[in-house]
Amino acid sequence: MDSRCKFYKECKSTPVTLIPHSKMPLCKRHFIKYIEDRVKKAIEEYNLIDMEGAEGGEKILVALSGGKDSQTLLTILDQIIKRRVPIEALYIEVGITPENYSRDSEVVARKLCDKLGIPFHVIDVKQEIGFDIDDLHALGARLSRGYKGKRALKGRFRGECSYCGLMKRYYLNKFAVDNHFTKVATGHNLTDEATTLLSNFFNTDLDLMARAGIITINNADGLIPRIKPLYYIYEQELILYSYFAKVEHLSTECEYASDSPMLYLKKSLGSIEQFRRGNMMNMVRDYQRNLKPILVKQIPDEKTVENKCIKCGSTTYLEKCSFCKTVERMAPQINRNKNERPSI
Ligand code: Q46
Ligand code: ZN
Ligand code: ZN
Repeated sequence: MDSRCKFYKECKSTPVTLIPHSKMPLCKRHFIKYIEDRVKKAIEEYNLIDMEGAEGGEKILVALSGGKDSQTLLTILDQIIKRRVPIEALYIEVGITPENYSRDSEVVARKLCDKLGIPFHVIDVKQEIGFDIDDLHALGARLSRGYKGKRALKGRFRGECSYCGLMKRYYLNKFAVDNHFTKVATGHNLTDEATTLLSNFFNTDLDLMARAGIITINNADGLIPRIKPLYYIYEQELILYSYFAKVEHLSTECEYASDSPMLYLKKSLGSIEQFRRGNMMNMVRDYQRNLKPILVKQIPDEKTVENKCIKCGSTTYLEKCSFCKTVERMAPQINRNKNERPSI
């Protein structure tokens, strides 16, 4: 590593790290500044948050999970925005008890909000719908036994993460609508985005590819735009930022994450990065700047968004939203006697 920080000529400090895509050596203070500058640049370039209030009254809801990404996101946003735009945080309690995952996550998330003076809200999924991710996990295990092995589950039980993601997306949007937020900010980073892009490419899911990106805007009433201010920051950089800037977060992994096929894709991208420096950055940046506009133009959005779900009233493409349909399908199975053979 170079013996001197290269942030600007005058800095004589010893570098602590190399930036992954450029290999620029930086000292601790300038590494923190460089990451914050890149987040600020992304916010300005894509107009993620109107900080001057020209369009009138932005109000940002941050999806806070207690993990390094969202805790870092909230810390950096607080630093960049400096009270010019109101920020609040929502923690969604999805009920994961192994390793006290959910309980500890909420504690660190709440602590950060207290420290920054940011309003902290909680939605408890079990209180809302009567079951949570632990219950779904137990159902998955029963189905696995009932159908003699996981292979038979294909298409019947979609995996904990799929239900967890659906719940989080649903309640984030609902809370944002009910409380008049203008944007929902999530902690997705460059490594997540490159992995999702690769997965969608392998599945040739052009529809999903067209809808991804740093900002998701849907012109329908009742669907709040989602923004990803950490879109151009590698996961590795977020780990370092949270360490150097002392961002408290939960480092325990969710027990249900272990089987996700996305982890294999992420590892593969990490290996490619070793011999193609900046591969993920180039992939995601070129997608956002060049490929996404083409896909958006070529793939007409056939879905109409004027419908309101007949059950919950949220905006949906269908008669009933996918969240309500999922709850209706899963709830009876979860409540059924545990010895009975499941039948979804
Ligand atoms: S919490 Fe939920 Fe994650 Fe656990 S069940 Fe999967 S999605 S891994 S970020
Ligand atoms: Zn420096
Ligand atoms: Zn609904």
